[in-house]
Amino acid sequence: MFKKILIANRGEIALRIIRTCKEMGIKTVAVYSTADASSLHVRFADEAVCIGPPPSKDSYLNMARILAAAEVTNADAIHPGYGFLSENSKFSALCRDHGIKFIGATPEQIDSMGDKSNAKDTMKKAGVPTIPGSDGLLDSIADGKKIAKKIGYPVIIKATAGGGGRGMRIIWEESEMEGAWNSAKQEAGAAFGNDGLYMEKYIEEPRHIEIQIAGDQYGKVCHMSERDCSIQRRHQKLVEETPSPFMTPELRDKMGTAAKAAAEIIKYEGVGTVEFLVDKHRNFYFMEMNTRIQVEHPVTEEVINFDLVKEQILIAAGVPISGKDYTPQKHAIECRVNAEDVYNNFRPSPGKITNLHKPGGHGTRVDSHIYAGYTIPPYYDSMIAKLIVSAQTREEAIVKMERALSEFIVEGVKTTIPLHQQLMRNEDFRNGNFTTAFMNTFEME
Ligand code: MV4
Repeated sequence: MFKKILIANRGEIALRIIRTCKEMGIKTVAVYSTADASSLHVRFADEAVCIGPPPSKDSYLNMARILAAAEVTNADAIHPGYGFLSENSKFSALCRDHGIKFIGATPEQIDSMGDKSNAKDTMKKAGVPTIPGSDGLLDSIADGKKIAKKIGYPVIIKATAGGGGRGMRIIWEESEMEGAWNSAKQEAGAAFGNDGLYMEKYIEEPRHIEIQIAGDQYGKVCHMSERDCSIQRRHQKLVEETPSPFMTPELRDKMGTAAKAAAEIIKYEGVGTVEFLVDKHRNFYFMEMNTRIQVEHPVTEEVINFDLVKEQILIAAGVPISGKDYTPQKHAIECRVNAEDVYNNFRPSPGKITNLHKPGGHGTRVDSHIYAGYTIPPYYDSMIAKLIVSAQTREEAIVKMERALSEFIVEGVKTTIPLHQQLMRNEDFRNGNFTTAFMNTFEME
């Protein structure tokens, strides 16, 4: 087992990883920017190394400084958390070259899923359902028009280097093709340095349902059921839950089997997520695979009674998994609490937390790095806490979430707590009647 793990991240996920390391008897090294000197991950790690000034590119994205910190502290592994370097194949390769275990995917696995058109091809070969569309990249506007005519409008063009919605355009009729093509190509080139585009049939008002998987170094894989992440705004998830209110045992079995086939074909090692779009007829299609621990992993942990970060560390250390699949034994919901002004177009609201009360009680979990007197820096993500509740049924979980939200007091900055309170009271949400389009029409009272 590893003796010392360096955590190449900040905020709640850095703290989350430190907690599991402590329980496993593994020493920890925090790295931090000067903006995070008074952060809890720095306080609670065994050692801490300052790696630079506030901008991410000079600190949490600076590979040389992070590797130097690992070398001087004698860390034998690096946990990248989510975001930052967690899906950077170059960093994964650099760790390998330096004899430091990267607790995440290999460079080959990251690259095979990073190019979306290529990933889709691989999934087709594995027998995972994919959305009808172009065979690989489009080579011209005329090519796009020809394929769209064949599969039928509406269609969507996507950047092969994309993800998270950038470089994507929906096209309802042929006259829109040229404009959409030109703007998507330009946006993708500027954002990713790769302007390759591919085309799919546009699925209207789908659900976003993802399957948690794990694979060990010996080729064994298992799935840990789904998370429903349909409640999103501008590709930012707000609420996640498991089980999905749209799920059936048959669909779970089919999606679980497909997700395992996806993991197997790339010989996936570690914990990962296979994202699917699910249409109203319960047809499901591969969308993307994430080769990292995800923000919303705690809902899965709560319903299968499992520590996914511990699982990541065990797998990286070469411990075999049992290989059995898991089904939810409870219902769990997560609300992401962001320091944002929901009445002002979700404008970030950094600053000092003057007073704080975090909720507690049975079935209530708060994953957060904030404390009374903490100053939220303006340089990073605005998420300040994840409130996770679990109960026997979805109805009870919603009641518990309302109770927990009512106890959550954050003064000094604006937060998304009022949004979550209104969401929990929304009739369509309560009935499980929602798709990824839900937030387009949701209005604050
Ligand atoms: C789609 C789609 C409909 N049809 N693809 C958005 C993020 C990117 N990873 C893929 N996305 C979508 N791809 C086809 N063929 C609709 C979306 C989409 C979406 C997907 C999941 C969650 C929220 C979303 C919001 C808008 C669009």
